[in-house]
Amino acid sequence: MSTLDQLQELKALHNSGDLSDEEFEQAKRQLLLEAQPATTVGWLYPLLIVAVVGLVFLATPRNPPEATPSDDDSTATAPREQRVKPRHTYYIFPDLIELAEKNPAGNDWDIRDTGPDITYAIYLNNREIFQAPSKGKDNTVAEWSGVSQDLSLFNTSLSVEGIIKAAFISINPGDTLRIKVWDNDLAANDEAGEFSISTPALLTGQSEWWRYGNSWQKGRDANRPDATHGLKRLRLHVVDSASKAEFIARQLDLPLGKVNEMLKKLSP
Ligand SMILES: [Ca+2]
Ligand SMILES: [Ca+2]
Repeated sequence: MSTLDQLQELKALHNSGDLSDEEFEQAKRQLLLEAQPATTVGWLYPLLIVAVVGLVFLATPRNPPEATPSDDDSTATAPREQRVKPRHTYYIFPDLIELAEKNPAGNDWDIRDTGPDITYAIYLNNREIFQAPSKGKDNTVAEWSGVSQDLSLFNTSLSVEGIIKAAFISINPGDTLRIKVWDNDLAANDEAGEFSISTPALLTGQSEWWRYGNSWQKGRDANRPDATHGLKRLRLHVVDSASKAEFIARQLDLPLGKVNEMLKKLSP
C-alpha cells in the first residue's frame, strides 16, 4: 500500500469517527516518519508527502460530525408517523390517557374527591392481550413509558418482553384493537369507556385521539367542547418491532449502542 493510500485510509477512519483528531494526527506523523527513506535525497520525500497530504485534504473535504453519527453516541430521534405495514409486527400501548372530571354516569370518580386511579387493558378482537403495567393514582390523567424503568432487567430478563411494556401485535385485515379504560377501585371498578381502531389503520409513532360523543377524532377539535364525562383523550404509541432498540434508547435516554449491546444478550 502506498503512503498516499495509507493516508487516505487514515483520513476515512478519521471521517467515520473511528480515529479522534489526536489519534489521526499521531498516526499521520508516524506514517510520514516511516515513509522517510534513508537516502541522500531523503529530504525531498517529506516535502513531497506534505504536498500529497495537502492534496488529500483538498480532494476529500471532511464531513461535518452530524453527517456521520456512530451507534455509540447518537441520540435516537422519534420516527415520522406512517401507516403500519400489513403482516408486520408492532408494539402498541396508550402512553397517555385523560379522563373528564366526572365518570360516565356524571358522578365523581372516587369518594372524598380523590380522583380516579386510571388503568387499562388492550384487546385484540375481544381477546385480552395486555394489561397496564401500572395504575394512575388520584388523577384524571396518567402516563406510561412503554418500557420498564428497572435497568437491572437487562441483566435478568430472558426476553425483550420483560423490558417493553406494550401489547405485541401483527397487522392483519379485519382485526380490531380495543383499549378498555377504568378507574381502579377497591370494590367495583368504575368503567371509563373504550377506544377502538382497526389495526391496519394504525399509525406508527404517537397519535392523539379525542372523544366527542360516541366517536373518536385524531387531534383536538377546538370548535367542539371536550368530553365532560368518562374518557376524554388517549394518546396511542405504536412502535415498529424492528425499531425496538431505538425505542428503548429513546424512552430510557440511553445511547443506542449500549441498548443494542444489552439486547444481544437477550433472546429475541
Ligand atoms: Ca372510583
Ligand atoms: Ca382515587
